[in-house]
Amino acid sequence: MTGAVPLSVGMSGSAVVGATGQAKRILLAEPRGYCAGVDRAVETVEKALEKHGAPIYVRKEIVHNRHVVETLTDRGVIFVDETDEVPEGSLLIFSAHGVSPAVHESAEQRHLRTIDATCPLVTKVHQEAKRFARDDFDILLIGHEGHEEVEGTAGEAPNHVQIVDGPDAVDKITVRDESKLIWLSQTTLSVDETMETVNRLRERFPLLQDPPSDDICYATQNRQVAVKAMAPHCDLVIVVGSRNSSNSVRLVEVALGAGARAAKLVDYAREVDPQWLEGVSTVGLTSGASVPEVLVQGVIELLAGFGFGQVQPVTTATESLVFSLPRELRAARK
Ligand code: 0CH
Ligand code: SF4
Repeated sequence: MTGAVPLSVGMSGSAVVGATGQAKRILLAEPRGYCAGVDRAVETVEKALEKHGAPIYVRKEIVHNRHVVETLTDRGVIFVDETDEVPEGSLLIFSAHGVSPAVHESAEQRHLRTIDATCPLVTKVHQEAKRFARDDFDILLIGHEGHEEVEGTAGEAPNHVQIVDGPDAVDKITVRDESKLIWLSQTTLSVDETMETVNRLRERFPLLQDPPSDDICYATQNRQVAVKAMAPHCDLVIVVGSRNSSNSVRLVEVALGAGARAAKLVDYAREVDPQWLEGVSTVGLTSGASVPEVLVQGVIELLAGFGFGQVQPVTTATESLVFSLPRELRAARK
């Protein structure tokens, strides 16, 4: 749903003094932070802890956020890289980013009890990969090489998928039959950069087919739209998020691309360097889809100490999507 963007903007497009007369203000992006898939994945681990007690194993980071991982570690969650690090018979949770069938098989071989916290919107892309592989298409998966989600999706059809890591990777692609070719993507990419990659692909392969529906998910898109709306008015955009969080890093790039004079990524308020605030009157603030709101509030408090007392929301959409928990834990949600 599209909403008003309540900004005070001068003729030049630069930020002006807010209605309260304060020179320093924060523009706060809305939506920001947790998406439905992250909310579900984190709650899955919390409910599993309540139901089964520690230790519980999680393959990879449940979501790419340092604070979330550290908090769950303190509560008895053991994060591992691979299934072979998990003692036979233990409970293992798969992260929001999804896993390949080979990982499911290896967990089965170790007799692990598993709960799958893969976001349903990632699972949807897995289904698309399976379906087009069954129809013998070549699948061009746009995404970041080495990212867990890309490994999981590609692993559904390793003989049919080629990874295209951005526009510059297009030239090295070769396909079997140009008339049976489809692109899919990671869910957390920059919308604009992905379209650039698709356009480059289509120049080479005019018959390239589009995915049946958007693979870049609603949450990724909404957070980028909000940042684009506020960035031209910002001397500095602060994105709260971890360095390994694809969607958070994309928000920094989108802010810069949309006209922010500077953009920085921080995990915690304490990482905000006071020098960044010199000569700054408008700070834009947002957070990635894996970031708890408490961390954003920490930045707001810190900025208040530097005179940024006015917080003005920039609302470009409202979100209400909620996913049900994995069936093993459904009864646990009140
Ligand atoms: O943005 P990425 O995919 O790195 O992951 P995150 O920061 O954990 O955010 C949640 C997305 C999970 C899968 O789409
Ligand atoms: Fe799901 Fe999108 Fe959130 Fe990823 S970013 S967990 S695909 S809702």
